Amino acid sequence: SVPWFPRKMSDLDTFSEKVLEMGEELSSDHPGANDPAYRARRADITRMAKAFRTGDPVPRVDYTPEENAAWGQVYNRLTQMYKTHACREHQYVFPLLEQNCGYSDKEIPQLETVSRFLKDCTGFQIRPVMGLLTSRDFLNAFAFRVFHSTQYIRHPSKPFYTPEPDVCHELLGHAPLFANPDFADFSQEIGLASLGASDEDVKKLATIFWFTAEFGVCRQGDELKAYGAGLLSSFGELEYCLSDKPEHRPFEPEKTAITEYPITTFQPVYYVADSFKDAQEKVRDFASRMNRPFSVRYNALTQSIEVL
Ligand code: H2B
Ligand code: FE
Repeated sequence: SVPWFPRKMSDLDTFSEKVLEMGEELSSDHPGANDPAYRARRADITRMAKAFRTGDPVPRVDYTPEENAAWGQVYNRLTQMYKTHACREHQYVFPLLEQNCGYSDKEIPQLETVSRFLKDCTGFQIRPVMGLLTSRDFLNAFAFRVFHSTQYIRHPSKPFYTPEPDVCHELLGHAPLFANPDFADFSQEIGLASLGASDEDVKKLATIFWFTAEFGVCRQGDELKAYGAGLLSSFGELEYCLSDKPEHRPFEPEKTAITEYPITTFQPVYYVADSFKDAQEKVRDFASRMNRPFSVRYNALTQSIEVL
């Protein structure tokens, strides 16, 4: 039988209840685990995400001076490296985020502002989320051009480390690329492929997502550049991923989809895409060979999925 999948935008509301740990509970090795004020702050922010429903503006969070300072440190350190290490699409969009969304080292931009900007660029929008979603839910949302984003920030005692996605990872790593039409198409392609897919195929698509949107490297001219959000939000791995220490292999969905990867250390292997368009075509081709007894299409006018 076919696993349930969202058919209309408002079906995504059901995801807000079913988040995998991390949202409110912090594991014992989390830098904020023994800081009651940090935990209370996280609970406030995740409570708002939990209450979010389709059509609502993303609730405003008034970040504290300490939170903004942590953001500023991350921002300054990473933006210095983008000129040499980030792909040209990220470099193109970044100044637009500074001009239109208040990106700066002074304060954390509001998700609502960024969501409106993305909507103008590519139709992508941001929904706040309490923490990690299952791969299936997280990927399914991309079929609707919806990106689930956390809204809290890492613990200020360790501005250059976070064991989980936070607002720095989302806004510096992911958001810029969703403003690019080809990357938006690529992401939606993975999302559409994941709707009603078997657990085995969702796992493969999640692995493809990992090696592209999270840790993807691309060839631009005769250079390698980073486009994955996990790279663009970690200055250590951003340097390392383009060096000759790791292995670089061409992006091939069939092989990429079954590659094992570590989640707590730098990646030993990166897959190199020729372009977002090329990656999208390859994913579409891969998806067409997946074992699913129907195909799907997104109707942007009704914001719903048509099953064919
Ligand atoms: N959930 C959230 N909220 N953010 C993510 O970046 C994320 C997720 N990544 N769930 C997913 C899992 C990803 O690593 C893949 C698709 O499993
Ligand atoms: Fe991410």
